[in-house]
Amino acid sequence: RPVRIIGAPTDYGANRRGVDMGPSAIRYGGLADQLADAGVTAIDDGDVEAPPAEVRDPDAEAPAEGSAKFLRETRDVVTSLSDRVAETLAAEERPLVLGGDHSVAIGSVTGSARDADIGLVWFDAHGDFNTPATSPSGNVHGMPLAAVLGVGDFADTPWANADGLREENVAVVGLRDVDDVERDAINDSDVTAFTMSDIDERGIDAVVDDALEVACAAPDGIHVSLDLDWLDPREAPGVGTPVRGGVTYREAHFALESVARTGELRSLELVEVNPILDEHNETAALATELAASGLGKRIL
Ligand code: DIR
Ligand code: MN
Ligand code: MN
Ligand code: MN
Repeated sequence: RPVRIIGAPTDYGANRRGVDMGPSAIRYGGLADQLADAGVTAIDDGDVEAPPAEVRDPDAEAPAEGSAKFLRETRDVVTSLSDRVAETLAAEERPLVLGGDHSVAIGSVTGSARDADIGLVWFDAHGDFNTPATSPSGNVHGMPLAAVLGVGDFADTPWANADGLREENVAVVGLRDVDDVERDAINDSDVTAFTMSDIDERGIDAVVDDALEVACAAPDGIHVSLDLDWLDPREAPGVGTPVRGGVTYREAHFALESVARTGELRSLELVEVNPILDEHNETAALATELAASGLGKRIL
């Protein structure tokens, strides 16, 4: 399947500017070359439209109650992204979405789960399981997993709910920064969650195997959402919310190679790259390498 690259240059959901430059940084970081090296045919579809936060209409009404910043702007972007992802899959191509902050996952996942029952693997330091009512920050990048699963207030937010996704088919890997109310919500859900300490104890291979088993139990393939803050900030300094104690360069590659080995990868996204906070664009370059591993790059 050829890969179709779709950029979603948003920072509405983040607390720092700069993550809207992620798609450019990842392209500049060598995405086309990495995919060509991996033997992947890729078509770049450009970016979905995402006006800078400064040009929003302050008088327009927000679509939902509660404290979620830029929820209306997020809705507009993820709605068009969702359509692009669904059209890409309908054309027998594989979407590779470039964020933008993690709120773009609402579009990727709802698009990928349209008329299909999919699994989801969420590689992240954070749970992204807040809702407008529970979020301590109001930043939608801390909410997208709750949004696509229709948790809490998101139950009444049709544009955010993913039709073909069940909690039983969702695995989160790498947690090390979870808010109090968010912790209860994760524990009360049927999502399978692995912390960094699970990886310390059992090793990356056992944990990723379990996560893939959960996701691959869905019949129509899996979406993989890779927040670059999953990696240790020493490897990935260019992210908005770095948290010490993440996975290493090799662990990340191994995980993405394991994804490729399942043969079940339906759609992939790379989010939260912030070139403003980076060192020589190394986080974007790392993202391109991990994409190549996930899309089946072979060493031998
Ligand atoms: C925090 C941070 N839990 C929040 N979340 C982040 O704002 O909801 N997610 N950084 O990636
Ligand atoms: Mn995230
Ligand atoms: Mn994160
Ligand atoms: Mn659902």
